[in-house]
Amino acid sequence: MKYVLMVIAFIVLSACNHKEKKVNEQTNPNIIFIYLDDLGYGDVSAYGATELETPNMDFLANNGRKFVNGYATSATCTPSRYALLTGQYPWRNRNAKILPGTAPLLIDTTQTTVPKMLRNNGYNTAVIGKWHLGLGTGNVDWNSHISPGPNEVGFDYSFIMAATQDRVPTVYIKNGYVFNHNSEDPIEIDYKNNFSGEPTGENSPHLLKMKGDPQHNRTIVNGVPRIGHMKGGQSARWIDEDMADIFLDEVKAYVKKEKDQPFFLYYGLQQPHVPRTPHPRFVGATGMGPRGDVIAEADWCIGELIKTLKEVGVLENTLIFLSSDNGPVLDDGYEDDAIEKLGKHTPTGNLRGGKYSLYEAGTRVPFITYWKGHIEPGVSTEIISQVDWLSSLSNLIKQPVNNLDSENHLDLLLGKSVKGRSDIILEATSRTAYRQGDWVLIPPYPGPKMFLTKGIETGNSSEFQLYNLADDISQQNNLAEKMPEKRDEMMAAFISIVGDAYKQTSRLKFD
Ligand code: NG6
Ligand code: CA
Repeated sequence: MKYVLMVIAFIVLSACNHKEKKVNEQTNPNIIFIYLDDLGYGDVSAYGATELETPNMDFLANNGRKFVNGYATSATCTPSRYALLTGQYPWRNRNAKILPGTAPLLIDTTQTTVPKMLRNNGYNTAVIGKWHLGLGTGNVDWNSHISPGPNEVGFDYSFIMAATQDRVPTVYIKNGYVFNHNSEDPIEIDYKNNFSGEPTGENSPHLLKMKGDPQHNRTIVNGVPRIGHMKGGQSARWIDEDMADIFLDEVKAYVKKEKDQPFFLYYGLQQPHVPRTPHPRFVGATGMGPRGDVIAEADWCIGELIKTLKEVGVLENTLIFLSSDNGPVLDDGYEDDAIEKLGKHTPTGNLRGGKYSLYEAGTRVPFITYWKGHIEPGVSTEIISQVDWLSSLSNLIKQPVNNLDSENHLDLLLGKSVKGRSDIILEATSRTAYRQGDWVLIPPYPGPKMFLTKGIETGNSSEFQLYNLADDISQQNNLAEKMPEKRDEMMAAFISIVGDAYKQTSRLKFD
């Protein structure tokens, strides 16, 4: 009898324990940001692409919440990533522009960041993939400890590329040290001058397997000419075709290692940014040339991550965000058939503009949340921005932060039918525009209307532009002259938020 009672007590106790663990699990899920580079609104089949298949991104979209009015803060990388991690609009920081590989760390080490906030609340945190937020304090010595960097703004673990795939240094950096570094072959970097005797795309075109434009024609690494000059570090130089697998292996190992505690993983995939270098397994996967093939490769990597989460038993306990840092571009400096082999595919969907543009395709991107068993599948038309992830997550872990720009939209992100943002500032190459409800106001800006080589409209005009997205999603019908009251009302609301940041870049005169 005594024995039976003991067994019953044991069963009851373990059931309670189990329950307690469940409650805990529900309040503190693992969090993963899957963040692609230059993936367009129309590049995902769940968002309407018909010429390209992205089954794993579709799985997240169709079994989670698919946002069709979800935004990156900016139409380029560095500012969007800055906002993603700090919850602050990038136009508040004058240095938040596309950074060279030698730029100092853009985030102040005293600033609130998503990883810091989560780490302070019991999470283990990691960034694997593209960084592009600067490193060090200027004049980085690539041959010793590189700091401050991701590990000083909240990440316990970092395995990154410093800037972009088309910029030197073309090496991975693990926790502040160049990976596979050899002290007998020190690394030197110079964005202005070449090192004597070093081959560049310009002086040694016979060494190239891909041609670059004059900006992408400096040091040749792995047959690809880059932006900037690099000397040394031969053993550390990456092989572009292996990059997806290298980052994915890191991601898998991290998930397996940290599966028993809450973790935050920022997985910054390098695709489909230039140079587009699919692994041979994916060459020809889409018939669309390297740009399509690297999207297929990225989608496969996402599938492998989902599989790993399942395998180690944490898929039900992991909140996944998927998005892109800015809109799509075809020709971004290399000859890779992106235009020639595009066929009927439309990377922008039916949106106007693209990467670098103030029109919708610059910043409106695929935007998905997935949490098995917690988010009811569905589509949301509410306005939401990546800048809101910080406040929303602070509410998820019940440690709300005060933040000017980052709004708490936790319920919306978790699939409830609640209102999103009422308005949002959109940014493209230091210019800003304003969306309020269905209305978009693009104030006048100097400069060309078109990036000629890219075939992308900038959004610049000597006139005000006012569009109503409810019946004009492609921004074809400028209502600014017909509706001066609406235009002025929008302009006043816009200036009340952006103020001086707009005045500095505007073509209008302010007293
Ligand atoms: C631009 C590069 C472009 C790309 C971009 C950064 C030139 C002419 N163009 O300056 O190729 O590297 O910077 O892209 O140099 S982003 O997605 O990281 O913002
Ligand atoms: Ca980008």
